[in-house]
Amino acid sequence: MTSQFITVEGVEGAGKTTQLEFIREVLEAAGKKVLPTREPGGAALGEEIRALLLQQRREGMTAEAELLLLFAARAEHLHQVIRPALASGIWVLCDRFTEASYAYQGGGRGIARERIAVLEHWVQGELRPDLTLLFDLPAEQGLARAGRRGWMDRFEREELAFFQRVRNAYLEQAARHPDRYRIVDASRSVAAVRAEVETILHAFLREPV
Ligand code: Z5A
Repeated sequence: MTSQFITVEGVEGAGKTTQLEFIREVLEAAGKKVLPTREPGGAALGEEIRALLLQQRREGMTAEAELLLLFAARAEHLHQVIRPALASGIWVLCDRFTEASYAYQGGGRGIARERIAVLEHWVQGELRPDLTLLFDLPAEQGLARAGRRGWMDRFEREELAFFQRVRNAYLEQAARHPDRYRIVDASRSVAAVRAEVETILHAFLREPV
């Protein structure tokens, strides 16, 4: 099997980060070399853009500026990290990718999906994730989990309705791409979510989508 590009997505507090290390372990146990990375970020300039995007003091940023910064960071990430890794046989495991732009900037902020698609084609060409794990749960539950951390970035200060739109947009994206999306019920315990993730990964390793 050639190297694969796997992304994890979900609303705030869905448990992606909690499961990421486990996903890596499963893939490595199957003999794959794995590069974990994240968006926004993953490359030096991308991490600087991430800091700009998450700062609370950037409250007035327009949705368009936010989207363009995300794709600027993504262009760097693809060029510096993702494409070279895939070309050298390394599997890339990315905490959020373009699906998050459709969900947050599309669903959350109301930017038309056609505009996002233009940037997606420009920046990525034909490259899409081979597998996307969507950790799905009601936005209220995700926010309650994330709220226990005690600090909030610029996105986390949005109201509940924003995260409900984000969740719906993710589910719409999953319906558009059932071939590569796998929806995980993230409302359950860490152990139950982990068991489902393991089943999905073993099926993927046997027969990539
Ligand atoms: N963003 C965007 O708008 N557009 C884009 O294109 C991209 C990103 C790429 C990056 O934030 C922000 O950028 C993100 C969207 C935006 N903002 N938001 N919101 P990030 O990557 O730093 O943050 P995040 O992705 O939202 O991470 P998160 O809040 O840490 O969520 P998570 O990784 O899914 O959850 P977690 O850290 O694994 O778990 C959260 C808490 O819940 C933690 O205390 C866990 O111990 C607990 N937890 C986890 N799983 C469970 C279960 N199953 N039961 C109970 N408790 C659990």
